Amino acid sequence: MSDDVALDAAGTDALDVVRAEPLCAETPARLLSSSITPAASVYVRSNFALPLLSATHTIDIGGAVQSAFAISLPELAALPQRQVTVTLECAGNGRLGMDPVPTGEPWRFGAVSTTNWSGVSLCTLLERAGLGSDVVEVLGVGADAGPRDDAEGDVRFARSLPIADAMHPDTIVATHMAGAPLSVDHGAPARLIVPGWYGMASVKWLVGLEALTTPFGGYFQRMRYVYDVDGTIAPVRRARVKSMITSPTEGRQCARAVTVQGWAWSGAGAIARVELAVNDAAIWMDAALGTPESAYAWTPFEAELLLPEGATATIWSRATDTAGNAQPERIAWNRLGYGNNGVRGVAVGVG
Ligand SMILES: Nc1nc2c(c(=O)[nH]1)N[C@H]1C(S)=C(S)[C@@H](COP(=O)(O)O)O[C@H]1N2
Ligand SMILES: [Mo]
Repeated sequence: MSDDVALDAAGTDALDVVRAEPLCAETPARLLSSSITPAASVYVRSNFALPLLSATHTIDIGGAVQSAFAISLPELAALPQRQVTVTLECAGNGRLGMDPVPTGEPWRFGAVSTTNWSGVSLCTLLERAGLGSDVVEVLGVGADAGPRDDAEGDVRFARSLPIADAMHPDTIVATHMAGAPLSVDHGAPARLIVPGWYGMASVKWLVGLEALTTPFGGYFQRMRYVYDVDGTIAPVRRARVKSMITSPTEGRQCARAVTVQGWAWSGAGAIARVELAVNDAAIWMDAALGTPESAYAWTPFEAELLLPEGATATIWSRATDTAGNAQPERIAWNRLGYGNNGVRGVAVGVG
């Protein structure tokens, strides 16, 4: 594929569809090199049929609060606006790279995008409601629900956040993406955006916010978005440190002297280091880091490599964040296939 495909791709080329109904679709590999993902190509992950909410939609804020209230879209628009540029990644991104491939949506490596979201800080709404001193979590409730094989009746999409994350000013109730009102696929008319967390925390089609005094135990908190390693369960939360080579792309024919570029990100902090290696990965060398679009957006890296002689070569990248987390060679296999941040190689032709 040529390198100069228009970056404003629209229509059928804009996304690689993994499942049509409900839509689950990746950012195409050729568009992953863009620091801000073109809006039409921001990956989409929906668990159920799309709920269509009206312009008179309101969000209920209640639970363990002093004064519960409902807020309309015009009222949200009248509050101070906050915008965040965020790299959002689905926890299932890279599932196809696991061996054996776990059940779940067969994501390759494009269930990650970077874009700008704007709306109202969640803490603004929670402060207005007045949280009880015993509140430990805030639940975001979506309008979507449906049957699941391993649950009785319809299950609704709902996810809780620890209070500290809910009160962070950059956790927002977003009404806009890339400067335009949210599309239905991305959660219109309002959704949560939780920077640093895997995508499941960013509840779309928000209908309610509930202050909880005990941890939430709903289906999408306890039955999904958990690392199940031989029956030992841990919640999926912040995005694991990861890197992705965007140039050269897989299968590309390269000269021996090649410029390697890509992105690294982590939900635990900034990127401290990206290293590259070739073939058997016996020697790792540091790539130069650029400046990310925001503290929550992926960090660019670049290095010049001299590939060894031979018909093909595999180029590897490995990121380390400022909290000291580094990508493992391979993750502990988990039943639902989340958090695959194992070091990945890009195979190219040489000469
Ligand atoms: N209500 C609701 N919110 C949701 C989901 C969903 O199915 N229903 N999917 C979650 C998951 S798993 C991800 S990765 C992100 C994807 O957001 P996007 O489709 O805007 O990229 O939304 C999250 N919020
Ligand atoms: Mo996801």
